Amino acid sequence: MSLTMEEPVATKTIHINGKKNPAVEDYTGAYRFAPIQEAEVSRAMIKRYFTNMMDRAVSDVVIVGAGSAGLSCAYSLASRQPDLKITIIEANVAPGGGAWLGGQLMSSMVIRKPADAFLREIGVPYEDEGNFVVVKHAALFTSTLLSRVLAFPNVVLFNATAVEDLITTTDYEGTQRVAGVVTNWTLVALNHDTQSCMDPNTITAPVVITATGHDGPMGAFSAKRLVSMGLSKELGNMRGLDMNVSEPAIVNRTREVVPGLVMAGMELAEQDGSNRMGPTFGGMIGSGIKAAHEAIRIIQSSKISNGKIVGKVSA
Ligand code: 48N
Repeated sequence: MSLTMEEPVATKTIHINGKKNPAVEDYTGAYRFAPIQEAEVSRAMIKRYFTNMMDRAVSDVVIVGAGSAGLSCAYSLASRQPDLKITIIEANVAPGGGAWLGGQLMSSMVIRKPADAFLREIGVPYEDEGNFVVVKHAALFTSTLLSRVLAFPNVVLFNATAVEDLITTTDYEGTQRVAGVVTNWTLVALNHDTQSCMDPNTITAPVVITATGHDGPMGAFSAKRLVSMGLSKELGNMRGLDMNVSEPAIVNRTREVVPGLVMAGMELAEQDGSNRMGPTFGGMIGSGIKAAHEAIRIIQSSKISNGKIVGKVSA
């Protein structure tokens, strides 16, 4: 098979604001970029990042954890409620959680029907195997979902940012309610014992969706925090693998575990002590979508002022 190099792109002069610009797209050795000052790069990043932080200090929904459950929730919410300010907090630099590979580091991702409908909604091709479908590489699912979520104008992702605590308040009914999250840059959160106190930041929101995955250094974060703050008795601890029991249980039990906090994905298995499903991801998709429905229910049934629930909408 003879490899023919593509003809080099002819030298293209770029016009910016109508003026001929020294930028030249040329692959014969004369490629030139438009000139830039270092400060322009810094200011372009700083302005946007801190404008987002100012704007999202009060959000409508905070999603903790950008794994398959959290991202499915974000997509479902953002596509149905374009007016909601949705803020995703992800501890890792790389969002996506455990959905970059299938099981035991193998590439393909199995998704049981009816969760394949979501693949068609976001445009991920798959092979149909009857009761389930197979995406040729898990990264195809996760990268497509991530790109769709980040393309929504009402979604802001703060990755490399950890939720270190939950904001709690006593609401208008005298009930303990989750009212937002406490955050720090993850590298700071991981180094509290190497420095004197490095205080966190806060994001207020009437609904927090927590999808922080299996128990681990940061995982099952809210489930463990609810126990340590006395808002839930004990951690249920995930049970053994049983695909046919686990996936419907997690989807159907996705719920508001305490007022203001909806729990989804494998974190819920830790909370409830339900079975795990292993390398099949339909339950995460369904749980994320159910969590989005829960968030919409809470918001539509509440009077909200400055990110706080101050009353009920009369039926
Ligand atoms: O992918 P995960 O870990 O969690 P889920 O629930 O979205 O998906 C779970 C799924 O990948 C499985 O485990 C599969 C189905 N296997 C099941 C089985 O039986 O083994 O995503 C959680 C995300 C991660 O990206 C974490 O970095 C992030 O949450 N995270 C946090 N982000 C911010 N603050 C925190 N405190 C925090 N803790 C975890």
